[in-house]
Amino acid sequence: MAEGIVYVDGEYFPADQAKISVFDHGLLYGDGVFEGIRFYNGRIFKLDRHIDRMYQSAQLIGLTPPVPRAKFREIILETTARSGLVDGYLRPLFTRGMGDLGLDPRKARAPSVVVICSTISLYGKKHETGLSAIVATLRRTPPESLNPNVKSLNYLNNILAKSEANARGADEAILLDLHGNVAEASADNIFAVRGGTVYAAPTTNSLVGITRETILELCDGRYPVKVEPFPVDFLYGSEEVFITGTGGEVAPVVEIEGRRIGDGRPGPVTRDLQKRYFELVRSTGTPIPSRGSGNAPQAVGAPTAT
Ligand code: PXG
Repeated sequence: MAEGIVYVDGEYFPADQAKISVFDHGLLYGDGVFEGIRFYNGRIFKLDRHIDRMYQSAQLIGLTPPVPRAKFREIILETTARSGLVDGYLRPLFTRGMGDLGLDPRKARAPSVVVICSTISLYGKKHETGLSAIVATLRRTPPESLNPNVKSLNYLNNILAKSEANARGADEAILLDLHGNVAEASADNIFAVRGGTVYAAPTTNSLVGITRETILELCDGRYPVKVEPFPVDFLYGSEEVFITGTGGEVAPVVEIEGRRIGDGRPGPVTRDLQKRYFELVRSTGTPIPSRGSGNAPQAVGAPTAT
């Protein structure tokens, strides 16, 4: 677990020594936002797009980011460089910060910035063989209750759906919206393939995923795309189903609620998109500055703890 480097409010720590206060409203109330970013082969994939979404999340919950965008970007690059990792995962957070008990955000004195640089492994070999999924009993929190584009520190809706999948021996959970249409998986967007057309679930009830956007770009000119609401039965009758997310990447779903999808193996469209996605993430993105090369950004914040 303790691999990597963590930046906390101006200081860098080895992963197992990074700490925040128990009075941080991010912990007490889930009051804060985060991003999940991957880097491959020394390059951070769609870094600026992730930073934009993080600032949008913060804006949506009325949290003034504790650092300006350019500085935040520098911190992310510096944390990644210090980790020495070339393949890994970044988890930046803005929390409401430390404050007295009581959920009123005004009790928190100043927001905190954390950037975790470590590794993440989600589906492993299942990328090749495909995942099984259940349809969660719980519905996705409706947009009337919380804008799905707030990537907030409260993921209980998603976690409970994932726990249901665990309890029922499946790899993933599919969440429906209140109308019975497919919203998303626990931390991934959902696609279906029928007759060569790629169907993307709309983002009315789900996060506008950056991997989803990338897949839509990769479909361009190759596969017709339709973005329209569909119920879970539509997935049962599709030739292929796959899910996309920064953590989960592009993962085939070959069984839903005990029903085989297509021939029960990852299909050709999924495999093609998966292959081209991995080629893209390994060959594009913001290069991680090498430490001591003279190109590295200036060390930021207080003296380091390393
Ligand atoms: N929906 C939800 C609810 C998510 O949390 C996605 C869709 C896919 O979005 P991106 O932009 O990543 O394609 C997410 C992303 C983790 C982890 O720690 C979670 C996500 C991303 C990376 C890691 O399990 N969620």
